[in-house]
Amino acid sequence: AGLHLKSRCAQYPGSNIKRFPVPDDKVDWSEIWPQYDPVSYTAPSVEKKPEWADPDIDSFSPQFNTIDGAVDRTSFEGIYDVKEGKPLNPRGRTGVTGRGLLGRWGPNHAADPILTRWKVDANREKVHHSDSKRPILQFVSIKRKDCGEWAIPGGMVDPGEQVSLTLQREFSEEAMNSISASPEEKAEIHQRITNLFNSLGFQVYKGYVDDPRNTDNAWMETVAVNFHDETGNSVSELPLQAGDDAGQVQWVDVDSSFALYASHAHFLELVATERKAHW
Ligand code: RP5
Ligand code: MG
Ligand code: MG
Repeated sequence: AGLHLKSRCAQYPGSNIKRFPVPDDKVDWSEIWPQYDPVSYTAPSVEKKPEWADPDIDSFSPQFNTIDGAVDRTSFEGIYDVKEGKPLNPRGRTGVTGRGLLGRWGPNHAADPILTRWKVDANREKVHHSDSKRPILQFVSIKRKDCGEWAIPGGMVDPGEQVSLTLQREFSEEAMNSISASPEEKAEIHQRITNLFNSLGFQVYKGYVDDPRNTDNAWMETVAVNFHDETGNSVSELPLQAGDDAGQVQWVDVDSSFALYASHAHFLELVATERKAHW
């Protein structure tokens, strides 16, 4: 977990930028490395100064390591260093400086809702995996439009927003876009979703995300929460429809061989372990 890998991917996403290659033994900032010559990059979408992004660092002085107005600039990883006015990635070098595609200097907070159910056969009996002999979980997965990778339908916490709200909002936007149903059915669906997200989810993970968009000065952090439909009759039959940054949405078997975006596979492994399910 310490050696972020996707944060060192050769090609910076959505650009022609090549990261300065960082070998495993030079990731840690404490390793003196005079030859380190990272590329500076801020994506055009961030330079346009959208409301979700900070201004450039020369024109404002954010309060790092604290709640800065409505923006949470604290890290789940502890106090991060700030060097020459710029926050330093707590997991170490990435080969790119600046913010890349991320809006905030320092931590960019997200929330990841992991909705699960048991995989069942035609008789509604749990399906066990032939190798592990354990029951198989399924989770709601989206195919991200930006990179085409399957992922948890997570998203950014808006300034001042409660994480519990982000979880429900992002799930609704990405996995239940504009379901065509009668007003009565819609009300019923909304009620089920609200009930589920109001139930006590299992907090799976809280911390750094090894996201390909990370840089030396900006990185993703998340709170991942699992909401599990044990009986298979609450949200299991919800109509799913992809929306916002999701191109597709479907229930996917939880299995270690399924490739997922960023460090999402790690979060699912934690869910599988907790629920004694196949991984
Ligand atoms: C990941 O990026 C998080 O785990 C979350 O799933 C996602 C949030 O970014 P967007 O989906 O808003 O791009 O690091
Ligand atoms: Mg979103
Ligand atoms: Mg998203």
